[in-house]
Amino acid sequence: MDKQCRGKKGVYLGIQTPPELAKIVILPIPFDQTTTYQAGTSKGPAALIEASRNLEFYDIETQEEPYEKGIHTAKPIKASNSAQMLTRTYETARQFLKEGKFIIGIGGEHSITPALVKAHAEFHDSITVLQIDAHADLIPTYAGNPLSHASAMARVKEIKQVSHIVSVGIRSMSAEELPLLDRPHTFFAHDLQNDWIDRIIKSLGEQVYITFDLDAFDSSLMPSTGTPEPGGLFWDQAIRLLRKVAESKQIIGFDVMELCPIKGLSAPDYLAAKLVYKMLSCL
Ligand SMILES: [Mn+2]
Repeated sequence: MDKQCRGKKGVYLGIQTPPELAKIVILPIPFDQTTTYQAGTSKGPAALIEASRNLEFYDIETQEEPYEKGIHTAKPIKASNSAQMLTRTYETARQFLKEGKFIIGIGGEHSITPALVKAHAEFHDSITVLQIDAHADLIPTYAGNPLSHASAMARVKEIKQVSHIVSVGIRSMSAEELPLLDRPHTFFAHDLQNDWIDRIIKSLGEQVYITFDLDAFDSSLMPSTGTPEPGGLFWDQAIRLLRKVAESKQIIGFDVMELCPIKGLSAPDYLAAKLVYKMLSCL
């Protein structure tokens, strides 16, 4: 593909495949309402998309050009409050899934993930959610709000087709969350050693929805997130994990949440864009 074709602003990689020809749909969800520390995740999708225009199409590991799968960037979902955003995200995702698309949601707050999981769950009897995140996000209601980003996984747990959540990279939580943790399926950041990937694979069911909160990455690599945390994953670890999951399970959907761009610092935006492209190379 000639780089001159990549002029299109506002679409992933700068190239837009018509929806009827695309297998992949990038769904921007610019939402930021319940953030507690640094606000700005509503600017995440646009920053990821802008950075993606600088990606190379060729993926060295797979020796493929994953853009050939046909990628359509949908219009960003707009809403004025959490409940409306969840409903619109759910309905939009459901429609694309009906059309047989593979959706990659890009956020935006992690509080949106339950809507994406709910839409995917309707097409399956049983799914596992692989949550890659610094935080457990299991607080039943945070500051009186059940739709808070800190409650994202509490809401996901309530979806009936979700057999369990496998949480990876957790390293910041409150004592009250401890009894809420599914311990056999929780992989704390400090435990990601030796055969950690195999142990994660064993704990997954056959059909897996992956939600990737960018704060799972070490804060040196990913400062551009609402709550950056030291002691997190590095790039090669994350890509090895995704690749292994793709090889051994059926990945039914993917989201990359919580990009909170810092003006003048483009590397984290580029990382997020490349994470999406690496995921595409795995499918
Ligand atoms: Mn999270």
